[in-house]
Amino acid sequence: MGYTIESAQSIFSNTQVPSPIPATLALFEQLSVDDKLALLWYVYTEMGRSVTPAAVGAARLQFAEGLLQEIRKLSQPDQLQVMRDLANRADTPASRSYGFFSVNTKLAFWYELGELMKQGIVAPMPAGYKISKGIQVVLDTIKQLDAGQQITVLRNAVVDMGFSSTAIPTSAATSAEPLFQRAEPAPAKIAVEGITEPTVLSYLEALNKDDFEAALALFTPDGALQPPFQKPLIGKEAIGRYMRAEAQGLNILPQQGISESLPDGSKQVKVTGIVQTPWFGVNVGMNISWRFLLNPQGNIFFVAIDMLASPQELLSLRPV
Ligand code: ECH
Repeated sequence: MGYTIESAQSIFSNTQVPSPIPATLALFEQLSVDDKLALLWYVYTEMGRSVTPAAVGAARLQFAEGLLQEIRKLSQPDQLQVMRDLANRADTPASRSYGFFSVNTKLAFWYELGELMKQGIVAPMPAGYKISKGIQVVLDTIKQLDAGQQITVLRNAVVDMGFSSTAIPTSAATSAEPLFQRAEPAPAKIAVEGITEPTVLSYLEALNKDDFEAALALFTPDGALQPPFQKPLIGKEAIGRYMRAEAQGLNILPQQGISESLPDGSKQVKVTGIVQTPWFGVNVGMNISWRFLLNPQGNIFFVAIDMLASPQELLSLRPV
């Protein structure tokens, strides 16, 4: 098969509409550190009502427990300083510990800190805090996004915090994390309008069962998976590590797709649908597309997962 990962990245490229998420995060980055924390507080307390508390199992918090205990012991000004250091990615011991957390442990850490803030145990938002002009601009931008995009902005803001001296993604550090509890059972059998490729259906079904070994078996040895807004992860080891850390408990509800055979017998397949994260369960659906390049034997050489710019894109299934 005469493809490279680079050429595979551009399959179905004309169905890709630029996502507003990177632009929103770039605006967020320009805020001062206190404005960043305040903005996250406003957005999260608005959205936070829909977090499924079951997702934040005690097991998941155990990785963050040490740091949370230390923060509890600090004075309120020092607690605020730790939060500022995290948001500033300062090189401090707390910020370094945080940098080693996996994505889900980072989210669980802030979830718990938010609960402690609500209880007044950790420095809460000062009463009568006045929203700055800068916050208002970012807040208005975030309000335009759909719920799935809003939680992606929150997630990425949290993931980017803390100090990490290595280029290795932090999720690589903790592959032995406990499983996520599914709020709702995922559909076991998948039927996607327009799609008969067994590999694609098996991939989606494997993820719904958290059966990452079965999903990995579908890839070629040099296959790649490109998560939303990230570079491709190449090879089964990297993909497996990533899936075990970040793909647990997802409910995948694909809707439709198109498939095209290429002259050399390989196929490109695009599927669109909804993905629910265990963090928000059925409360938030993310509009997602998968772009697969299958080799002539039907193995996955490349799959890109993209957040759709709008629900209209669910229906945007043009070839090329
Ligand atoms: C407080 C104030 C101070 C600062 C902060 C605060 C707390 C904030 C909190 C935020 C919590 C946010 C959460 C966000 C969760 C988002 C989850 C998302 C998941 C997306 C997953 C996708 C998966 C796609 C995939 C598929 C595949 O086929 C392959 C694998 C994979 C308020 C204290 C910070 C608490 C909980 C967006 C799209 C489909 C690529 C994984």
